This record gives sequence, structure tokens and C-alpha cells, in this order.
Amino acid sequence: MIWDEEFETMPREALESLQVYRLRKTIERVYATVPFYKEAFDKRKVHPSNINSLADLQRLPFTTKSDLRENYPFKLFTLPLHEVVRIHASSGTTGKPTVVGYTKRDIETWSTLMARTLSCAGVRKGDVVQNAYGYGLFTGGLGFHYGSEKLGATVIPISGGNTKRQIMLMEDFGSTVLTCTPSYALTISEAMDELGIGKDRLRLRVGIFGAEPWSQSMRQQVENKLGIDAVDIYGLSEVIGPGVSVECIEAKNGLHIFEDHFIPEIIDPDSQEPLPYGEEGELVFTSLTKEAFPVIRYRTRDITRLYMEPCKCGRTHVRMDRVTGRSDDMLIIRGVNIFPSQIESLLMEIDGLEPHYQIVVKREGTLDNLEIRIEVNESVFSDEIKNLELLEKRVEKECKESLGVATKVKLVEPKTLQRFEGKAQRVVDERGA
Ligand code: DLL
Repeated sequence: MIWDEEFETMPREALESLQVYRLRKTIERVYATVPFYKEAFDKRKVHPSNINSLADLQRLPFTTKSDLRENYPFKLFTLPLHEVVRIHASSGTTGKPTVVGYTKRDIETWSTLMARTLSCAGVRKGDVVQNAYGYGLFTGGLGFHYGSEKLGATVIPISGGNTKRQIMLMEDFGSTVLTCTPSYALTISEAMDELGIGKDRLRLRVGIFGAEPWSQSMRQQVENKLGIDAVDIYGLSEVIGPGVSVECIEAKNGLHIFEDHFIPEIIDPDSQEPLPYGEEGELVFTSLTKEAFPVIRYRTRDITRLYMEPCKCGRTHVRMDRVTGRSDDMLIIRGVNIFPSQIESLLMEIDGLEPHYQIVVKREGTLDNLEIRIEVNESVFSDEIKNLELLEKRVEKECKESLGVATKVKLVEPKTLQRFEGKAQRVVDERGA
């Protein structure tokens, strides 16, 4: 079901005029209220009155994560704090978090976008949503919570963790929808095996998984293990949280970006030049309806591509491919660029391996080396040592061929690597150590 039929299926021309109108309003707003934007626009000699078409977007400067840090915590808000009813923050790996704020109307907009998202993923009134995204400063938990209520579904605000209890309630309350990171979905399915609870004892139908990269083969694994349709959802705190784009349950093929609220662009991360539809590059967003914390050409660092081919669900908005990774997560090993998600796709294709792995980057002498630790299943593990060694060699060979760099592979005992309740931490960098 399409939640906002009028907007989600808007003909392109009407959508673009709406975007231009909203863009102009947003630019007027930030220019008048946020010194950072006024200065940046003045420097480029752009004034809100110059914004009359989508092409004019190119005249605006980019905003980066470090701009957000330099304006920590509230200096990019367009309103005094007493107009802001909610704060969220995303923790960076280093230093201060990125802080975002919402007015009452922003919360209303976000909830509507999340109702739209859930609906696009096949959730209906009458569904029971087990919301295992973390509640707190992270936008996942509360974003899904408000959206589920808005849609009229029954939401269980269980948050992440406490996996046994999670499964018990899933069975007792008859949850039909599971929302969490894909890595936590795996952790849950593994715990079900351990407890001897088969998927037939649950009523799960759909999983809405995101907040971290995951591969198509991981989707198949999770779908089989839980007996569900698994759809990909993308978003980031700076832009609104979850509710930026999602796959439709009909096609499960690319994520529809809610273009009446956000304008996406793809740029070459080095030259910063815009790239045409179909080409892979860095995703950039401009918000069109946010009040407290609009963002102008925000560089996400996420790598993907956009495409306009019509979708069978009838939505007219542009789609994005699944995000392969963040430009800052890209590993450069002996001059070769490697995304952790490439390694995941490759491993998932090999029989006998489990979807639990860790990528360790080491420095030996002056050279960087990759080591991949991956769990094997019980039957492989109890096989003869000789066969384990053969499998190890085979994985090494496939890694070398596909990644273009020699990799050490260590097959490890089932259930020995770390499990995750929120975003997975797959890469361990031992170079600085
Ligand atoms: O992760 C918002 C969210 C919550 C999205 C729940 C989906 C579901 P942040 O903590 O600010 O916000 O992290 C945003 O996570 O820039 C991407 O690098 C990554 N990310 C989010 N969704 C996906 C996805 C939330 N489906 C950062 N695939 C983003 C790949 C994703 N990466």
C-alpha cells in the first residue's frame, strides 16, 4: 500500500516544481538564521533569490561532517533551543558526536515519513512490530516507534539486546515484523537455533533491516533463516534518521528516496563534480522540509548510485542501490581499494562458511596485510583437519582473485567471533597498535 499516494507517485514535473519551491524556502530559512550558511553562501556569492531551479543547487556549497563538528552542539539550528523538542546524536568513532534537532513539526514530518517507509516495506495496521533498534540518542529506535504508531501498527519498544527475552516475546506476542540491524537479525536467528525455536513457531513475515551495509547474499541468509521478506532501509541522523529511503516489498530492488523531502545527488568524491544517473559515487542530500536542522548538500560519504527506471510498485521517486560502504570505511591495502561489503559478498557465496566474520588489518614491516577470520559451520568444523585446510586455501584463492590482493584466511570454530546487537563492527584495525 502506498501511504502518501499523491506525493509518492507524483509525475516528475510536478515533483520537481515542488522541490524547487521547497528548496528556495529552505535556503531562505538557513540564510536568515544560521551564520555558518550565510557566510558560506556569501563567499560563493549566492543569495536565496538566485535559487530558481534545481540546477541552481549546484551553486550552493557542500556541508561536511567537520562543519557539523565545528558548529557543535547547536550552532546549525535555525531556531532557539526552546523551539526544539527532540535532540538525537550519532557517535563518531572519535571526538564529539554529531548533534541533530527536531521541532514539533519535524517530529510530525519524520513520523509520517516512517509510516510511509513501513508501508512501503509491506507493514499494515494489524501488524505487530518488534522494534529491536536501539532507543536513545540513536535515531533508529524512536524513528521506527513513532512511524509504527502513526501507521496504526502495534509496536513493541523492546530496543536491542536481551536476545532470549526478545525471542520469547516475539513468540508470545505474535510479532509479524522485526526491525533491527541485519547483523542483529542474524544474532537472533542463531539464538533461536540454540533454543530450539524453529521459524514456524513465530509469525514473522517481514524484516526491515538497515543502519549498516549488508549484501544481497546476507539478505538471502536472513530470509531463509527467519522465513521472512527482508527489505533494506537507509537513513542517517544528519538528514533525519531512518526514513530517507527504503525498498518496496513488491520489488526489493533498490531503495526509493523520498524526493519530496530530500534532494539526492551523486558526486565524484575527489573532484566534487556531480555524476549522472547510473554512475557510482558519493551520495549528497539537501533537506526540503526540515525546520530545526536543515542540511544543504550534505556529503554522506556513502557510496552508491541513483537510477530512474520505473518501479513496478508505481512510486515515481528515484531509487538508490544498496550502499556498498562509506568512503571512510574503504580499506586501501597495498594500493588496492576494498570495501568490507565486497568481502562479505564473496564469503557468503562459499558453502560451509557462516555469516560471522571479522576483517583484521595488520602492518607487517612496511606492508599492510588483510586477515579474514570467518566461522565455519558445525559439520565443516568436525570434519578432518585436512579438509579444513583445503577450504581455507580455497577461500584465500577466491579472495585473491576477487579482491586483487593476497589475504590470510583463518577459519574459526562456530560461535567464537563477536555478535552484535546494534551496528556491527567488522573491521579491526591493528595498524596503529
Ligand atoms: O543508522 C539511521 C538508521 C536507523 C537507518 C535505522 C536505518 C535504520 P546513523 O547512526 O547516523 O543513522 O548512521 C548513518 O549508517 O551514513 C550509512 O553509512 C549507514 N547506513 C544506514 N543505513 C544503511 C544501509 C542511522 N541500509 C550511517 N546500508 C549512514 C548501508 C547504511 N549503510
